[in-house]
Amino acid sequence: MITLFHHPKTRSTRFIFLLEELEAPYRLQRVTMRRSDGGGAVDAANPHPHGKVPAISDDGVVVFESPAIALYLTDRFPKNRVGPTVGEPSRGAYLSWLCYYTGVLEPAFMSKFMNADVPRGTAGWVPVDEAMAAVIDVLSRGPYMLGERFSAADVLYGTTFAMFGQSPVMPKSQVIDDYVKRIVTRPAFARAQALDEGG
Ligand SMILES: N[C@@H](CCC(=O)N[C@@H](CS)C(=O)NCC(=O)O)C(=O)O
Repeated sequence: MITLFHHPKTRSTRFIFLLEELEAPYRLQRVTMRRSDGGGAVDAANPHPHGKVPAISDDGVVVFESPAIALYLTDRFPKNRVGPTVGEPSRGAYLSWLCYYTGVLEPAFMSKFMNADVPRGTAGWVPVDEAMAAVIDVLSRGPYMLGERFSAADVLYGTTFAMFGQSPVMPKSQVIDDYVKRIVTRPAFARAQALDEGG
């Protein structure tokens, strides 16, 4: 049984969405976390090394960091084909876009948010407009990050774009708006929203 260490309206909410897509057996364990206003506290029950969410435990096997959790869960629960498994041709794109999410896209957004230049040749990421151009290019051929097939990569990208759609750090794009609609109208997304506060 999977335990998802969860705090409502955070990066762990999207893993309720993924677990619902997978139809995996899971329970939510609500934990406290430090907040950006200085309040909150790390929860001793949370196995993430920095007390962040999400983290999961699979009967004692701990996994933390969003791409690792996404990959672990789609490998562990392959029935609904939410992630290409080893040997499938789209596995390479799947791994690449999962890692790109935390290695490039999130730092790109954060650099823009902090008004910080991205030093070319030094930083491992690129300015947000360049990162978003790459993502938009993929999604223009879409409809999903892996082409015709919905995957856990879309859980990460779709929920991020849904959340930052109105933010000035996010370039405006009809391709992204249409993509977000495709993701947030999935029944599993609605179930996750309903379960978010309950954990
Ligand atoms: N790199 C982590 C980021 C997780 C993260 O920063 N989560 C936030 C909530 S959205 C958090 O737990 N913040 C509390 C803290 O930083 O202590 C991932 O992608 O899983």
